Amino acid sequence: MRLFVAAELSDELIDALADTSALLRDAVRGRFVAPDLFHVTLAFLGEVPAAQVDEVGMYVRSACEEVEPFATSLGPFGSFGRVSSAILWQGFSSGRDHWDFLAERVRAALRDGGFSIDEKGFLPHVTLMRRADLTHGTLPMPCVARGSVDAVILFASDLSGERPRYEALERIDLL
Ligand code: 2AM
Repeated sequence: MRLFVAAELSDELIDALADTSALLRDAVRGRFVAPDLFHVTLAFLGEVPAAQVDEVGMYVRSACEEVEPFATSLGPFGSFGRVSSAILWQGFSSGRDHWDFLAERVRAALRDGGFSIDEKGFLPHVTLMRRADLTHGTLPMPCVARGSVDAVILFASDLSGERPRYEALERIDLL
């Protein structure tokens, strides 16, 4: 199964991200991520044998025992890749230490468990668009909000259909 670990965002954050996405629809061409799929990836595992999924969940649970819920604020846009076919995302302007701590605990636990993860440096962001054409026009001001991160989810992603399907295999409350 193709697995990744993500942070769940509170409704205040999801609503503001959906508002940003709606503004982008008038300004940028590309593929939009549906608001019900908005998340922050903490660790990307890729293919893991189904027999090891429970073990992954165990390591993520143990990492989350060391982390409390935290507040964070949405911030400016950023992008990865080519300007004509970019990944366009919205980042965070506060809570960065908490984000880094959470991602590092999850990543360290998975590494200790012998799982290999994508080792690109962690940059907390929510992908809003893929294949975004940023060559023309100007971006709107992103909508910002303050909200909380209260839970971490182990997702299986299925890319076989027209749009990605993410199935929550396990949801872990931060306490
Ligand atoms: P994103 O976090 O920039 O949106 C499922 O594919 C999720 O894992 C997506 O949110 C995706 O990008 C993230 N991800 C992180 N590293 C990845 C990688 N090497 N390959 C695919 N997706 C990755």
